[in-house]
Amino acid sequence: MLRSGKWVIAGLLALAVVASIAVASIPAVSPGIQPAHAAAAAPVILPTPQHESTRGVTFSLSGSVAVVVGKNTDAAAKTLLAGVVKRAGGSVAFVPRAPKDRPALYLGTIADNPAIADATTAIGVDDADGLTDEGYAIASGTRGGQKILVLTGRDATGTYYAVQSVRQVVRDGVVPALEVRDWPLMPVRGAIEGFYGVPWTAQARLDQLAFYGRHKLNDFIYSPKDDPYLRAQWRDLYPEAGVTTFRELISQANAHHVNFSYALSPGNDVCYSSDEDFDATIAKFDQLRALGVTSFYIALDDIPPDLHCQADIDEFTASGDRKLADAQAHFLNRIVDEYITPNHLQPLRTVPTDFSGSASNGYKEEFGTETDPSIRIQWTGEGVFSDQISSDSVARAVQTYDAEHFEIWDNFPVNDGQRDRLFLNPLTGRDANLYQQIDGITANPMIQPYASMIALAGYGDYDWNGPKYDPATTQRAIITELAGPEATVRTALEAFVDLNQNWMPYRSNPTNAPELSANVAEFWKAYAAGDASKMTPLQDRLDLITTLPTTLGRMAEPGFAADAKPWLTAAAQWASALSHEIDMLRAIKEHRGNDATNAMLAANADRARAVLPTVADLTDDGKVAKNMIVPSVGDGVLASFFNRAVAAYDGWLKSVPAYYPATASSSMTTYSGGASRITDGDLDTSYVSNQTPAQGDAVTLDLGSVVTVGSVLIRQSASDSTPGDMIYDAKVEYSTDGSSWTDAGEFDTATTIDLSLDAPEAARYVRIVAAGPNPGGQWVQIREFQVFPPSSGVTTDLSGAKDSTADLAFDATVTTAFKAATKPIADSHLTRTFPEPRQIGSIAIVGKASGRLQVKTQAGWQNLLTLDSTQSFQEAVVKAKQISAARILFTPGSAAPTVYEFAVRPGPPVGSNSGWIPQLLPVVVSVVVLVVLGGIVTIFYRRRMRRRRRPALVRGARS
Ligand code: LTM
Repeated sequence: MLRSGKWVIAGLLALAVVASIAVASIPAVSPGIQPAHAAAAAPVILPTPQHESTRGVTFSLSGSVAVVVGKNTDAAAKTLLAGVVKRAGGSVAFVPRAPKDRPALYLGTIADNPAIADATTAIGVDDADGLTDEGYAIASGTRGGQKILVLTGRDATGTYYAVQSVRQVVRDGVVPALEVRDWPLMPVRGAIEGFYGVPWTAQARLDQLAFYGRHKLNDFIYSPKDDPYLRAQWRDLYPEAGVTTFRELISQANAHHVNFSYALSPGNDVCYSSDEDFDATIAKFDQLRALGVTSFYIALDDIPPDLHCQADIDEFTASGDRKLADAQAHFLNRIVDEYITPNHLQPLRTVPTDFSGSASNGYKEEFGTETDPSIRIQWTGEGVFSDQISSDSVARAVQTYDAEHFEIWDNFPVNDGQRDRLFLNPLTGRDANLYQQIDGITANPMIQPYASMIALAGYGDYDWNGPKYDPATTQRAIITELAGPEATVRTALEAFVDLNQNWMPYRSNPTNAPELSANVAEFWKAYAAGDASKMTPLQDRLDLITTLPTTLGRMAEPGFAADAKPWLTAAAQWASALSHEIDMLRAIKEHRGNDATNAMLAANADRARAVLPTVADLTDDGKVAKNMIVPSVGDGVLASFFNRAVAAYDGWLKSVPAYYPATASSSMTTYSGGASRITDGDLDTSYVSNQTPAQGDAVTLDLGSVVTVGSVLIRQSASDSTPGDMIYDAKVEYSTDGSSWTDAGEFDTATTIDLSLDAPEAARYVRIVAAGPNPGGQWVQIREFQVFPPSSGVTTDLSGAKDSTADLAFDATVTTAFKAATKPIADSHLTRTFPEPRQIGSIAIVGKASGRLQVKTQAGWQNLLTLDSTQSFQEAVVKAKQISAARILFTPGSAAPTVYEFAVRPGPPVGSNSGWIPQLLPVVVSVVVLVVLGGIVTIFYRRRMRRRRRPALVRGARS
């Protein structure tokens, strides 16, 4: 019996161990991120039709479908319909008359074939010819016992759009009962490739035009600022290769019912009154006209507001800015009179030099009244970028420019001024009834054509039917279209789109990654409350973001993933960094110093990868170069989580930095990054002004109280090696009261200001001041601004690797490090000497180093700890009093050390080498509990056995 009791205990113990291991390894309950649109959506036509109902009959597209067409029925519509039917499982037979014995589909205008007109009348769509241009009707019914479906356009484009609408509603091979009467509210709906930066490829433009057809966008203006033949060399004709590309482009535009406009930008050096320049313009237009272009545009934006030749100065005598407007009007009118009108081309289009704002001025008045009224004038809203465009503002602008035909050049989602960003937020902020005042809108897209499709889908829907435009519906639909049928891909794309919602800095009230933000807010609340279950939604989202580069590789539109690749990769790296930080946060709560540090360093490494430049850009000589720009993703939410978690680690580590703590402020307005980034000890974050500094503008540190200042270190511009945004003519000053200042030094074009005062000075405030204007109106970027006591006391004989100095080991943040460039030799050390001997509670070393951690007392150097280079976090109590210095004496010949932080702390150790205790704690507790339980069971069992045995003994005694 004793033996079986042992088995019971052993079994229970084994169970306990297994159970505790299982408990430790069961992932937290994860609700997962639910696909928002897992269920198949009801058929919706976008853009929303003017009128639609479910009147009619269903119509099957399987088997052989007889399609009645006319000789002139639009070829693109026929091809598109054939594709729709094929995908539905059938095949089309185009016929001139309907067969009597089976259903028939009618396709074309009522003028294409009388049979189409008859069918249209027969099913009660008798005023199909009342549709406006590009309008169409879809109707179905029964005639002579046979089902008929009519897709009729007001014109060829309308016919094509009828098929585009039907394409969206076919389900299981059947067109549902449906009646639509539809037409666009704006006649001009499209895009202007009008940005600076790498122009779209020929293939991307072909794909755009097909996309425009699908979204009922009908206009494409060719005007990439960095096509040299448009601006710099506008007088030169395109070489043969360029001509071929245009030929393909124009034929693709025609095939998708898109008007192709060619926009020349001669304004940088044109002589408006010169016959030679007029002839050069016409020669260029003629080269394009020979390829089939019938719509021309003169872009006068972004040019100096001057006349470039004496002939113009003599000829155009109006005063002030009217002079330029007069000269331009002369040039434009001459093109209309001598080229557009005689050649029966479409009306000339233009964007003036002063192209935004509705308030009147001499230029706008003159431009408006002097240009031929047939000219289409483009305008960007109240600003170059217009967060809102109201009908009041448009009404004023129409009057100001005295325009009969007014179009909006909408600078959304263009990112040429923010090339690190993708703008994936939906189009919002345009009054629903703008169609009443303007001919239309052309959107200026991003340098990334496929990523621009999200915003462009918004223009497709808004331009067609502004009053029924719903940004959320359009956004859902375009995400589904680009993602394709796989729900996982759609959910991943939604998560990525969420990370790119802030149209910054153009929107006054931006939204930052709303879904991620909600998870982050919930996480911090739960973390504070110790509620693990509420932390999992953020972890789930981060897991999803980590998979983006692979998951989005399966999108229906592969161009999107290719465009977004740098941002997808960076998002995944940020997400991985944040996941490590979550591990770190858990570990510091449980005093697991090694785990916390390893997780923090893993997070650092991921984040370092995420901030590498991976986006291509143009070099000064117009060539495309890889890896020029750091992609920015997460609308600041990923970065701010990262920083908050770092602050939590740094706060836990409690390192006292060698420089004084301080609060920064700036007299300039901020473009990005608050002033706190100046003092966060992180060279990868910075404050950027959004203005060039005026003389006297300053960035100031408040040290909290008057201290003794020995030196000042200021890191300006994006890097130490290249002057960029910074104060060029700089003065450093200090003050005890913030009002009377003393000069400490002047610096000309210094990215790094490393200033040692001649003698220690008392100061509470230190500032960098602009002593003069910046060249080229450069803004100001400051990465770090640190004020040190007379001696930081940091010394080492080891030289630092690139951008790494010994001070970085004492800056109270684990995001920076002293990385030695070489292996230690005999007596190599990293030492901090204190201004005066002090009491120290403990020292922690974060990093990889081999050697001895020592402190110096009056008795000399004393060993505290032998550092193990396989550990990232080691700490020791300092028992000795009156410490004058602390150092690592490195092991000669060991690997070049990296010290993230040499944390000198007033307080005790925070958790080194205690990592195993919390991990094993559940096992230990379980074992103890089960030993006790086992004991109770054993005692209970023995007693029972004893009770059973007793009668037997009695029986035995009797026998
Ligand atoms: O907006 C206009 C009319 N012109 C230029 C565009 O070429 C440029 O893409 C945008 C956005 O940076 N700003 C302009 O001023």
